[in-house]
Amino acid sequence: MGLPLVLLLLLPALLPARCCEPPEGSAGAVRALSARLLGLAGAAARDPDPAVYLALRLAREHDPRLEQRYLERLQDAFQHPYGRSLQERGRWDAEHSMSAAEPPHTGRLALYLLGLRAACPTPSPHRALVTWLKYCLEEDWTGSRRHGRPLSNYYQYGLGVLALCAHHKRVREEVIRRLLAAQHHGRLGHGGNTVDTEAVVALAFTCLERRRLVGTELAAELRAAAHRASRSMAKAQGPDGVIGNIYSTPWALQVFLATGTCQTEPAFGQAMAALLENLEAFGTAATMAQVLPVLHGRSYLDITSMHCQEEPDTLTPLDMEPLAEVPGNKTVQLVVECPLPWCYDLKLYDRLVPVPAAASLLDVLQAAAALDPHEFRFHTQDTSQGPFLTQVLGLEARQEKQNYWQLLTAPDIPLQMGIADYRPRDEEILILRLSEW
Ligand code: B12
Repeated sequence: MGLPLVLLLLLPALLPARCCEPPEGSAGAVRALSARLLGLAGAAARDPDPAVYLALRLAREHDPRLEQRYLERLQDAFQHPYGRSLQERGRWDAEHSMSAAEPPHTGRLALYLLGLRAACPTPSPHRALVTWLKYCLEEDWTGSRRHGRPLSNYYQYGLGVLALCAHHKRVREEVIRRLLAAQHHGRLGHGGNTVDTEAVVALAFTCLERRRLVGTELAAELRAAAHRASRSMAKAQGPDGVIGNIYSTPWALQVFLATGTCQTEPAFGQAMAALLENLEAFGTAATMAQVLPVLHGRSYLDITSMHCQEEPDTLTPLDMEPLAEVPGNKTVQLVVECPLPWCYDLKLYDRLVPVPAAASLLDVLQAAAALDPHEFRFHTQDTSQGPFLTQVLGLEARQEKQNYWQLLTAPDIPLQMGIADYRPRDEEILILRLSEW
């Protein structure tokens, strides 16, 4: 006798995610990428990043000693500021001159808590950490009531809900409803590409529904919302298999994996093939950490069901190959624009900058500053994604005003990489434009 119809319909959701792994032939390339991330994680000079730890934990092969050392470094970095009560934290902020105007650290704290959940054995998180994350979400929620958006951003707000869910902690229904409404009204975007954020939010919805942290009515709404997100991602797929851009494609794949649609959705295989064809695009620790989980057939939801005993201790770190030397020079045209109403002029700077052929955009900015020390100045802020451009010609992009220095190549194409990673071509025109997101 055949399977009853209802079971057949449920089958995709019941099958383990393993069926949705990339093809066998790609195993070597995926393993090499995992080993390279491990190599970067072993470099003590870099600040530990919880997203890197998550990627190491979600891989199919491991180096338990290196992972343990990395976890200890993360614990050192996070327990100090967050492992204390709210009152103590207030004093700590004052002593370390943390500004009250700074947005809540929802995303970093969420990733750290997700990392703790993925550790084997799972250390019981300091209660203060969970309280802190709840507090950050409340701050974000209050911000979204006042400004129509969270103080951090929806990506981080989604990560916050996901992390609490992974620790089986409830979130106020209003907090979840705010996310549902934002998704419904298409308000999740940050300056263009919304796939990453929609995906994180869909993962949070799926977690809440699966782990039965909400009532049946809300659970049905969340399931429907996650499926809508998965459908709209499949529809957004380009002919090259990419969904959004190459860096958001892994997030779409996480949604297909988490919702079980990876087995029925043709977009899954095409997007996976696009990733495998473009693995060289994932050259920084942050981008490797975001792509590796799906290359191992896993999503962030899998951290709630880790099998600690079955982890093969077979991965060894691999050093990154040094960038190939490119002889000669190139000239890049650097343009600074401010189209915002309060700027005195649209074009604030425009000049040709000669640099060595292998120069990055950051090198171009440094060369311009050396050529025109009085005219061209810029500032960056270190983030887990690399140096983030915050100030140009004395004009500061303000988070609270939703301004940022957008990077574009002429005529009007936003770059998909930051200043440290983008290597302009000879005679390319690069625009730094103060924009709103
Ligand atoms: C929200 C967001 C933004 C917001 C950040 C402001 C804010 N307060 O929220 C805005 C719109 C300003 C932004 C700008 C850019 N972004 Co953005 N952003 C994101 C997003 C959706 C979430 C980041 C986040 O909150 N992470 C969680 C927290 C815990 O991590 P964090 O490191 O502390 O987060 C901070 C930094 O990531 C920083 N940041 C955000 N984007 C970028 C990009 C780069 C290259 C750097 C160095 C830093 C940086 O802002 C975050 C908040 O303070 C990610 C999606 C993703 N998959 O990661 C893309 C993402 C990181 N951004 C990306 C890009 C390309 C950019 C831009 C270069 C786009 C452009 N052409 O101008 C610019 C950066 C330009 C600059 N000035 O240096 C890419 C990076 C890909 C890569 N190769 O590394 C991502 C992955 C999106 C994508 N799929 O393409 N971004």
